[in-house]
Amino acid sequence: MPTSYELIYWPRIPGRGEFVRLVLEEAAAPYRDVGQLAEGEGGGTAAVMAYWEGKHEGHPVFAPPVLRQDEHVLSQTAAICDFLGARHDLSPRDDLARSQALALQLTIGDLLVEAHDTHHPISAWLYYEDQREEARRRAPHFVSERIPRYLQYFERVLRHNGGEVLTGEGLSHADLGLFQAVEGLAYAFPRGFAKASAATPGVLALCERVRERPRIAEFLTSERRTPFNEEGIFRRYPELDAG
Ligand SMILES: N[C@@H](CCC(=O)N[C@@H](CS)C(=O)NCC(=O)O)C(=O)O
Repeated sequence: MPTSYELIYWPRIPGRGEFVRLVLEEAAAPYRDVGQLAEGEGGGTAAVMAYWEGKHEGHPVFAPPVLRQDEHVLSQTAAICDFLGARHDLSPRDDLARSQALALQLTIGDLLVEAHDTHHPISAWLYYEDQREEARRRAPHFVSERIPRYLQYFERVLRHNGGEVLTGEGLSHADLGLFQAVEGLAYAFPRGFAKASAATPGVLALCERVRERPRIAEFLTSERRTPFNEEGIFRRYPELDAG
């Protein structure tokens, strides 16, 4: 019998790891959150770093998050969500709809890159303080053009599928991913998000339905939830929240 999953992701930042966590939590799948464990228990930054440096056993990965089950190793957030979704009834069964859910998760991944670029437009390896000027030029376009464009796209997808879920007939990992992306936008860009989301009531309603699902509601108030902060993808820098 396979052992429980291991999620390998950097401690203390929600980042892309939280997208995988939400799927595991909604699936009620047992998992060991390796980055959150103490180093003495084989966890923490050192354990995650071993994957990043390619020192782990099994299939090589480029970057966390990583999902492991015994000797099976998988990276890339969207691929992990698709894999878990198919296993735990959080992907549509129909082939086309399953691929659409994956495509939506990849689109969310695109949004994450752009959100990260607002505070790190030059390099992820430099401090924010070293690229503040460029960030002040980069962020307004994201806030005024890209947040509305992404939200309106998801609104259209939702409407096209009947208004309840993004694709297929039941909740999928794509709906969970949209919830986390919307939470991040609302945290990092409260002004810009409020303005843009006024035109996307369907997306807001979907996110509320996700928040109220019993397993998600329990997770969100648990210690397993990693709050947004100024070290992750979605950072609240008020000077960047101007469209
Ligand atoms: N496309 C990848 C991106 C992975 C990624 O950028 N991971 C970040 C943390 S959120 C990281 O650890 N990057 C280190 C690196 O790129 O070397 C995914 O969606 O999983």
